[in-house]
Amino acid sequence: MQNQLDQLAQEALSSLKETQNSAALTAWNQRYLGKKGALTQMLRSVGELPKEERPAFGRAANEVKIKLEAAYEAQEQVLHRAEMERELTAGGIDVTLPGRPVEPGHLHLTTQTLRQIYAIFAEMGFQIYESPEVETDETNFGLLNIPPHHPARDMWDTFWIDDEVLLRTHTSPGQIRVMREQHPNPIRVILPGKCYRYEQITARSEHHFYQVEGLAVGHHITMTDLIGTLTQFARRYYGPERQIRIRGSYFPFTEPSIEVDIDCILCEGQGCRVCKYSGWLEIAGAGMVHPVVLQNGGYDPDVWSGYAFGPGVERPAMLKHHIDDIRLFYGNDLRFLRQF
Ligand code: FA5
Repeated sequence: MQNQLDQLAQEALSSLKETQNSAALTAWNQRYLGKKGALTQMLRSVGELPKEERPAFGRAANEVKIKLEAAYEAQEQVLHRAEMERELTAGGIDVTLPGRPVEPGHLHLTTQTLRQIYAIFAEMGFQIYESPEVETDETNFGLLNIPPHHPARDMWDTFWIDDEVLLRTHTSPGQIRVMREQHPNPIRVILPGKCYRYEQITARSEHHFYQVEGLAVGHHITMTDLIGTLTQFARRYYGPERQIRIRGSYFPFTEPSIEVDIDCILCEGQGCRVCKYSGWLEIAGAGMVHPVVLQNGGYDPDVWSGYAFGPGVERPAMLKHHIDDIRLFYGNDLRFLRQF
């Protein structure tokens, strides 16, 4: 049996050298290493040997198998190289032809919008501060003056990781983080980032979207500063002709709270379907930082005051570019994305 094995190995190696193309190589592989190949058959017949000879023969046969497989791969390389050379000399491949062009991508509309917003606020002296998307019940709600069982929690229902950890519903928890980090210095930051909400997806609402929180804390900061800053932002982003309207509102973490509207950019305030015939479009919730929130951030509300605001990102972009469905942003349809 051992002799037969040696003979088989010799014969296989010398016939391998004679294979001149890939068809012959495949046939060789089948003849020796394939399911019904000579070596496979020999390995199967190991059971016919006396028990004491089986281990040594099995080992030897496996060594031959490894050797033949390596020789096969080496021959495959030799043939491949020869084939390339043949094609090159026959003029089949023109290596001077330019490659196929790779289509360059571009920034997503959300990223473009974020960068425009950063640029506007940077010119007004705001720094960008990043805060985590995975938050705690305490920072997303509690420290923002929204205790457990407060009805305002319903507006900001989210995805929970466990009883304490959640995906943030707004960028407002970043207010607490910046204040605790910057205390006792004045603050002027924007906090951009992704937010999550457990809510019905519609043409205007996604379960994840971006916001850009703004926060200024200092001495003698007033509502006038807030309105001036947001007016400046609205005119820089939507156009210098925009009119601003301020309405009273409610957020647990600001007091007083406001909603900021611009005159409808589609109908110029005349009234249309998009502005629900009111002539106005809401662009941000805002207000003066609530004394409890200032305190939770480490600032004495008798000495410090501040304002905060929190516009979305997709909805402003929808207004500006006349997009009528927010689901297009993350639907991965290139026909939509390529337009911007
Ligand atoms: C807030 O989230 C407050 N944190 C904003 C705030 C910050 C007020 C600081 C006062 C001071 P609101 O839930 O209204 O508020 O969301 C703010 C903006 O986020 C909305 O105007 C909208 O542009 C965007 N937004 C909210 N929910 C969604 C949603 N499901 N899909 C897309 N955009 C959304």
